[in-house]
Amino acid sequence: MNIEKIRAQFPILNRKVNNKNLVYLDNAATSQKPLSVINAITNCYTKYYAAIHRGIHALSEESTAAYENVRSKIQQFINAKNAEEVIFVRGTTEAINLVASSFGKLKIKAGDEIVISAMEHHSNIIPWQILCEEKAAILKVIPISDEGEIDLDAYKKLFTEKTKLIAITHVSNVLGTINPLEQMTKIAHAQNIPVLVDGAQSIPHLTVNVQKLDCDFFVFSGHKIYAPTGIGILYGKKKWLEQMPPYQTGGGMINKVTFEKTEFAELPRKFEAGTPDVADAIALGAAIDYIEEIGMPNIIEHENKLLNYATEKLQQIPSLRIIGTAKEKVSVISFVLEDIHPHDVGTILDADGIAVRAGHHCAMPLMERLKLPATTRASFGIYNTFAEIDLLVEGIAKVRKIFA
Ligand code: 7TS
Repeated sequence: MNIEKIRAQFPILNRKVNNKNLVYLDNAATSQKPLSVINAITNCYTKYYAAIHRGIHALSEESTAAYENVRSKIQQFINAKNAEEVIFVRGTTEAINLVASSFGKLKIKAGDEIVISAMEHHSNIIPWQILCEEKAAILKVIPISDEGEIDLDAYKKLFTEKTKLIAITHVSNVLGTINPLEQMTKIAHAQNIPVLVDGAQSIPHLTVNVQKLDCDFFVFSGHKIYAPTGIGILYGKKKWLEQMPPYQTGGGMINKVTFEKTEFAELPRKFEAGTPDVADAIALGAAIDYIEEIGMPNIIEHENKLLNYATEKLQQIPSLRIIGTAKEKVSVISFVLEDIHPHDVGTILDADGIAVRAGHHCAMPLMERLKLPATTRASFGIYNTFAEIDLLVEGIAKVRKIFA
């Protein structure tokens, strides 16, 4: 990987923050955008933008073709069997809410159980919690070890004949843990329980193959893989999506409407009510092209090197404790510095242009499990360098000096 060539594609990396070069280490929250993605948006709006699926004019035909081309691109990127199993949504949060609402209507009754894990983001907790409240169903939680790994024995024992769905993150946004999903899905499927995978943090760092994972649903946000905000993907096995009722209703998702009754459109349009986010979907396609041009195996190799280097360097800092020491991790590192609040760490690093996240990372139940109020989190992407990790380490030394 030619890292300078990659960095040159991200104009924002040239800016100064507090008179220092920006060191952007908040990629788990959202990633920066390459020129090809920015240009894809401009190109769409300047050359061929129109409402899709409706018009019979040239612009509408061109926009529709570009939008549907991205659906096929995503199908290939995650190795879905059918293009109509790929639904455009706003992001991970909307996708999970869609499944909770729609699958919930289809399958969840009083006394049923939904299983999540102790390391979920709020987006993969609250929709299920609310569904359980509405249906008098029960939310069960797979425990994790102190290292931040799923307790597989406890997982196997959680199921009963009332368990209707497992909803679990592929990768933890706080700990960086990669969960053994292929294995977990096999265990669930042996008892005919479908599995939803929150792929928000795996899609930027791993090669995702939904047929190999054999998950029933896989959801992710574009903005974490170098695409714009406002666009994301719900993948669902056709056998489920076909049975599930629409989440939202209105324009674009119908075959026939009378005042008495509506006949819904086939997949995928049944789940894409309203005028879609055409330009951002097209820009998501540009982001996928960009990733494939660099090559996912190269990205994984680079990020693993960054993870190992940063882990080694951070471990040498006295009083620093890394939170999340699973064997299988992506390039996300949470840490605490004895007695120094993560918000202070984040603020002092920011003064040197270093962007990290500090807080509960929208995983308050996980923080409670770890008995921590918050952590500081550095998360790396394709454009990060070893030199930036050195700057982070220097920044932390400065924090310790200030608080000494
Ligand atoms: N699931 C996981 C595992 C996430 O990390 C996030 C966002 C979401 C769901 C929600 O994604 P959205 O695009 O719909 O907002 N995680 C983070 C984070 O770690 N810091 O900021 C956002």
